[in-house]
Amino acid sequence: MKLFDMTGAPNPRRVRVFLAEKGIDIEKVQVDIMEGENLQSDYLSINPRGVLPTLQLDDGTIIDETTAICRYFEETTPSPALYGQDAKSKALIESWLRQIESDCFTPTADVLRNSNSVFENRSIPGTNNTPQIPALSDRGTDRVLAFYSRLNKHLANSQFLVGNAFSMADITAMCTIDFAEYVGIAVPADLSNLSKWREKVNSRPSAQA
Ligand SMILES: N[C@@H](CCC(=O)N[C@@H](CS)C(=O)NCC(=O)O)C(=O)O
Repeated sequence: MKLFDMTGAPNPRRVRVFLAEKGIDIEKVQVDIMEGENLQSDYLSINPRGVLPTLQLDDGTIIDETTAICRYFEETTPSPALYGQDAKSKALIESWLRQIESDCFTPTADVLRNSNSVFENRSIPGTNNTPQIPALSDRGTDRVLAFYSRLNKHLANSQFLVGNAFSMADITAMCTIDFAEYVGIAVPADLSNLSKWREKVNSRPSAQA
């Protein structure tokens, strides 16, 4: 089994943190997105969409999409549970995953990919050849700040995103907000619940994976 990975890219990091929390060690193959290795024939023969992460099982099956890869490992290694323990926590984790991806990850990627010349004609990940739209960058920053504010309010009454158990929702929010900070969208100083939660999740050994 192999994970096609890139250190420094946020979605592959979600998988690495998830695996570290589960104590799973698998072979990792680096594919450099900044150098366009994901768009070359070697990698496209594995994942024709040209995106990372991708998991290749020993029988050759290819699984892409971060959440699908992590769900595979949740089934093969159920403990510790990272997608919830019961109907309520499973549903709430799913809800947060969708909110983080649509309201924080996508707008963060919009900021980076529509403002940086490295992504000229690559404003959508993978093989799309899509030109940049600079206005999406400004809109992206506003959307991320609105999400920060919403999450800060939620964390006033919750140790982790869903109750008292660390989950895939925390992994996804941590990797996404660290990505947003790298892109230049800092967490405002007055959002203290969010800052405390970030310190807590980033101090887990898995955060370094
Ligand atoms: N929804 C996908 C998104 C995958 C994705 O966009 N990954 C980025 C890296 S974080 C990528 O492969 N970018 C390729 C590119 O920029 O061309 C997932 O969660 O796996």
